[in-house]
Amino acid sequence: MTTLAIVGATGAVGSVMIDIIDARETVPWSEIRLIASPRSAGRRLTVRGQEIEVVALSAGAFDGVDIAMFDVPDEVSATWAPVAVERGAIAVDNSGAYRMDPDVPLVVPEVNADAAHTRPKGIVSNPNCTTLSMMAAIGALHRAFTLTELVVASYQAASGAGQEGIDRLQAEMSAVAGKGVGHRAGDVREALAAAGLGTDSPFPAPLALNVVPWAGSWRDGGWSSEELKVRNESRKILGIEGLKVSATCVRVPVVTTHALAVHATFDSPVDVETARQVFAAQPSIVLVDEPREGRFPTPADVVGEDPTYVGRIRQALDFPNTLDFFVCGDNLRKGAALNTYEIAEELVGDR
Ligand code: 2RA
Repeated sequence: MTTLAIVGATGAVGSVMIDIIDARETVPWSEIRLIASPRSAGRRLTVRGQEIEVVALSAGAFDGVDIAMFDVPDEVSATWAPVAVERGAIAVDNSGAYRMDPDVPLVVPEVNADAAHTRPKGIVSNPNCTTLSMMAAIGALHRAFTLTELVVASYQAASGAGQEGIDRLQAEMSAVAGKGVGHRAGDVREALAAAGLGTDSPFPAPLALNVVPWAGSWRDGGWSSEELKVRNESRKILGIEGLKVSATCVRVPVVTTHALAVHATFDSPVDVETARQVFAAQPSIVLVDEPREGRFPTPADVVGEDPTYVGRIRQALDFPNTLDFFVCGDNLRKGAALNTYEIAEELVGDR
């Protein structure tokens, strides 16, 4: 008898969690409880054919809960995950509140599932979607070759910035659709202004017909918080304290699915054929790597999919120990809801 709670059940990621639970052939849960802000309480959602009323977030909402998955803002998790633990639940948190806490494991089940079972605070963290979108691939290679350096550029979807990000991209796309854009071709700002779209955007520059080399908030040295998450979380998940990591995070006009160009260096020479075998042996990876036939992963083909897609695998010409490849992962599924749910599944035996 195991009770699962979804905290943030009515949000974008909460909805994907419900889709994932619906799609499972069997689930180990005797009860699924839906928890959200008081504003959403009373709504009725269907999970595995059963209508469930959403209850308001409160301490009492966690009574009898074994595992509580949180997809809420950092400050809400910071307050309520410990309350869930006090009430007897294990909290699996998809916010940034606990990811770098040394007493909270940061887990990607196909990389470090064991870590989920040692949790001094009763909390397990889910990584940021950008780190997660590449981690199944990096983890598999690290087991085979021993990773020493990671240089990545991300191509991040608008939905990483939530519904607000999706809405803004769609409004901008409508503003530029079918127009010769601006006096100078590509002057998107002029088209947005003409459509009455102001600068109150989750993105610091136009996203339609553009790329924006910034995601997250300002950090020392000109880094973005997103870039530092890639570095710090990769080190923690892989258990390589001194891993050299450098990331450039870029927002692109894609609705859902993050992509990353990865330049991964190992402690000995690597070859593409072995890398292919490593990827092919990992059930959560789909290899699409026939570029001469125009077959490689793109966000348009990966959205809605659970696995991580990998392609464009090359042995770096001037770096014998280095592989270059391109990876795509649905940022709302493996990047958020799916990995959180897989952690919850991993924890069932602990209850
Ligand atoms: C983003 N990774 O894409 C963030 C969301 N957690 O903005």
